[in-house]
Amino acid sequence: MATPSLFDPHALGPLVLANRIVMAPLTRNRAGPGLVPTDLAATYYAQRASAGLIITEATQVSAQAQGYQDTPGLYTQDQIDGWRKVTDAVHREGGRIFVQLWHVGRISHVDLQPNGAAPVSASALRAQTKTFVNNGFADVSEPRALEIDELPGIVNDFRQAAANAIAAGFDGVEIHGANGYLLEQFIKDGANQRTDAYGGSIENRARLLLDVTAAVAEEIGADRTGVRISPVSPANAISISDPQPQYDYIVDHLNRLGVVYLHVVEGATGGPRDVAPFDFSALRRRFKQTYLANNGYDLELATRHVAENKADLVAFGRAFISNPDLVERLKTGAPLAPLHPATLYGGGAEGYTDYPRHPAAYAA
Ligand code: 8OZ
Repeated sequence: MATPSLFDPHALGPLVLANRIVMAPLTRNRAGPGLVPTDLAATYYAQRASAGLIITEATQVSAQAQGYQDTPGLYTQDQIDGWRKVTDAVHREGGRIFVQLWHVGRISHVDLQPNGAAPVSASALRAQTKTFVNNGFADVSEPRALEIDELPGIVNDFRQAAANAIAAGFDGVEIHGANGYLLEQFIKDGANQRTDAYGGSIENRARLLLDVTAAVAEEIGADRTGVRISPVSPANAISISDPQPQYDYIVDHLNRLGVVYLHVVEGATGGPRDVAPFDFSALRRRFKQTYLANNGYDLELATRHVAENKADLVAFGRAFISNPDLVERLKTGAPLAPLHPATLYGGGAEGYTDYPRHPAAYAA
């Protein structure tokens, strides 16, 4: 068998991806009034449609699920209609697109919550981190612990948002179980001190993620449902004492549910890959379907991990912001354009839809 290449197609459930290069979810804080994606968002994603798969920026499943200014939602008809323009634009360019669904839990601020309420979490433990709100950075607010009888409502918000995703024309959804947001606040013992069926044991801490995943898979099909995890990432001030057995358990149950891909942040999100001991190769072998590797990949590492069967797909984040034609550039060896950090979060077209394609990448 030939050595697999980054530029080979890949079957993902009912889809055939044109290549193994995935545009990672990237928060850009440019939603319009009503937290509706704008026409500019449709242009931005369509410009990047040569990715084998686009995963959208994190998109909240409810008003309570928001934690940063101007992030889009998928719980109103206007939001569904706005996303429909995005999916149509990407599909016209021959691309594939999943929406990343999140609930931020405690990574929020009272000024972003309905009626100025406290954000919710597994336990009433405030994270030592900041969010972006009122056009500046502010400490996240003190959360309250969710009552056990509220959890079916959270699960239902994910289920409904997944149904909305299909109505908006998405090819599937990714459940954001990573980076210190609500589902991870239940998984990781640094944020979860519950004594009910959702806290304590490995099984209990995995329960909310698995409840949500089962509901979404039932709603739209496991073959259109992916899950993102970050077993050892300290992103958003979180910690876990037993990552390997915790995530072995989660992967075994995601296998049972038949989810189509596992998206793994290997190391500290956006930071070192070797932040803590963890055997990602073992996790990859344990998971039965498509393994999407993320964190610190460049062409060389991505090529090697795909060739060595350590990954089926590889996500690129920042490089996709400043290189809409990243796939073509990687294929032809065209240089990569640098990112302008000042235009990452918020604003309009500048630093969003005005990064040009590279002429030399199309010479052939
Ligand atoms: C950067 C800024 C705000 C949110 C994540 C969704 O870390 C995010 C995020 C990243 O997963």
